[in-house]
Amino acid sequence: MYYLKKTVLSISFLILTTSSLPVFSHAIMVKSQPEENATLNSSPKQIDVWFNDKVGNEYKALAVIDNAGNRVDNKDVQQELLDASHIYCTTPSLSSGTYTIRYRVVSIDTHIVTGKFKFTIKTP
Ligand SMILES: [Cu+2]
Repeated sequence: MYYLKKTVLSISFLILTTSSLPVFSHAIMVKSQPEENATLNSSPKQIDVWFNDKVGNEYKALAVIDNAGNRVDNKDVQQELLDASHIYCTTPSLSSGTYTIRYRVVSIDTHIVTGKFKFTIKTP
């Protein structure tokens, strides 16, 4: 009886621990270029965002918004062919000021992930 109890306990422990492991992962941003809250001396040419896992090619979006709320990137978001965790877009030459980068991707677990962060270009 004691052994049976022990076995049942270990089995339920196994079920509990394995079921809490995510089968599909939910993407989170892990790196960007420019970095979050970075102050740059000049305009970036490209905005790069990396996630902890590959993301879907559909629904991806990346935008750069200026202080007045205008979208200023080249609207050319792409996903890197050999690294599906990386999306990027290009920007024209931006003047000094603070900009917001907004991103949206779909995770492998089908969840939509959105986020935003800022960077600043110094006054020369
Ligand atoms: Cu998720």
